[in-house]
Amino acid sequence: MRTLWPTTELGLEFDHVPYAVGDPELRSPEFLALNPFGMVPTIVDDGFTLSESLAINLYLIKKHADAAHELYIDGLGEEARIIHRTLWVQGTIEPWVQRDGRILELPEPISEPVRASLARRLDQLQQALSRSRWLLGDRFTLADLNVASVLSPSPARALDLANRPGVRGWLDACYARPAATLARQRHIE
Ligand SMILES: N[C@@H](CCC(=O)N[C@@H](CS)C(=O)NCC(=O)O)C(=O)O
Repeated sequence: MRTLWPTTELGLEFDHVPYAVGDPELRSPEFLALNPFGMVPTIVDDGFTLSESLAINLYLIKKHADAAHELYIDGLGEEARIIHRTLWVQGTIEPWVQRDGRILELPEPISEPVRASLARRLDQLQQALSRSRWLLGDRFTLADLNVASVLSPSPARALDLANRPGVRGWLDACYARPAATLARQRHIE
């Protein structure tokens, strides 16, 4: 979903090869030659291979979003802020939301600090979104897409967003984008 979303925003033509988690194909020599970690998403673009969804998204937007495109990255400063938000969400939130089911199973002494740490990050997001409509200001950017894709609706169900209406409303607005809806349909197919 994380990578289908920007490809859909950009209107790119691509072949999508879906793999289920645990698919033995992900451990085949052919796949490991593309991604030694045996994980999706992995893209092959004109012979250029890349994994890690949020890095793929930056690559795709930089390559295809020209100045007329809404997702165009407007200069070095904006790119740095996008990378900042991307590293922030990858480093602080992703390790836990991806495994929200498992957090619930963690023994209490571990699960409580994890919950507290996640709550702090969500509060930081709430603060940022109380200052502006989107993460970097008044325009939807790749910073929103990358952070929202980590907080995708399914894992976010386990997060407490009721007390953080700014995050809730922003996440809903991100996923209400036509490209996100289309990408979700493709993801489910
Ligand atoms: N940080 C990676 C996470 C990728 C990831 O966790 N992929 C899972 C599917 S959502 C996977 O390929 N699992 C297969 C496996 O671990 O064997 C990214 O954002 O691309």
